[in-house]
Amino acid sequence: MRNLKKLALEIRIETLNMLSKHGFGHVGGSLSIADAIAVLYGKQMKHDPGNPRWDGRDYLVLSKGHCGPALYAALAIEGFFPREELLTINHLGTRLPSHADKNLTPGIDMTTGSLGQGVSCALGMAMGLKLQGKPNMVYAIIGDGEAQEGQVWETMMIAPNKGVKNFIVMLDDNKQQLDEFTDNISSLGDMCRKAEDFGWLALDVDGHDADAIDAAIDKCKSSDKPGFINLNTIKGKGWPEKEAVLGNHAFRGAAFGGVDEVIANLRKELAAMQ
Ligand SMILES: Cc1ncc(C[n+]2csc(CCOP(=O)(O)OP(=O)(O)O)c2C)c(N)n1
Ligand SMILES: [Mg+2]
Repeated sequence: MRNLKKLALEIRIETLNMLSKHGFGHVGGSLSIADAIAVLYGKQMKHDPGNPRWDGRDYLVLSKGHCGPALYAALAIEGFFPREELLTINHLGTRLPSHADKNLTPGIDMTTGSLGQGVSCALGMAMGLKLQGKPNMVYAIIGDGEAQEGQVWETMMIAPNKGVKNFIVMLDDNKQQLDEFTDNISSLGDMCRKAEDFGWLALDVDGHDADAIDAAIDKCKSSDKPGFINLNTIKGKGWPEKEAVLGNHAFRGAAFGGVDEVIANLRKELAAMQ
């Protein structure tokens, strides 16, 4: 069985490496989903790196599309494209734009970036697969700031009514949005209670505990309801000085100061796991 903690560390290392070498990118929210992405690609999702559009695959819609880098890291580690290609992020002509794009990147299932829209598309995908009697799962990852979008609430209401038990939404509850704490902008309250009330199976887990995320997904899969998993996370997780502080959303130039030491420490941690 894959070591999911190791995979999450690798995702963090590759994410920090590509973004710092490029000199710009969404660091905070990419780091907070590394563990969830590791569980999806390291264990839960059926996928074939040699055939990204394989019709037996499970689908992931990264609705918080600005965190594409964490997903690109996982896709490269899995072998969808060469790892060296990660260093082309956001370059002219790259297959890796800062926000996820299904027409450019092998392994990306939906183009996202306009917050709220991805999860809506994911629901449509789940409904389509259900209508065709197919067993594929559809996963969506949304942000807590994103959950302020009205479109998210249409999905929250409709999914249980459509009986899409092949649908799991994970909320990256990192408690921060672009430049503020979410509670200081428009608090979401108890998202699990709300989801449950609409008819979801709702679970609250430590979003940095791969085993807990994995167990929650298993529970959702064996339920007749769509699954909602609130991932309790820390924005910037893995870069200690940047964790849960304002200004950790996107970094440019000098904001990456000290990143080499952070990457070196993560590499040491990884080596200690081998
Ligand atoms: C519809 C829309 N409005 C605004 C933005 C600009 N934007 C990009 S990221 C972001 C903050 C999102 O916060 P959250 O969903 O909590 O993401 P995370 O904390 O994971 O970075 C905003 C406002 C956008 N991409 N789409
Ligand atoms: Mg957030």
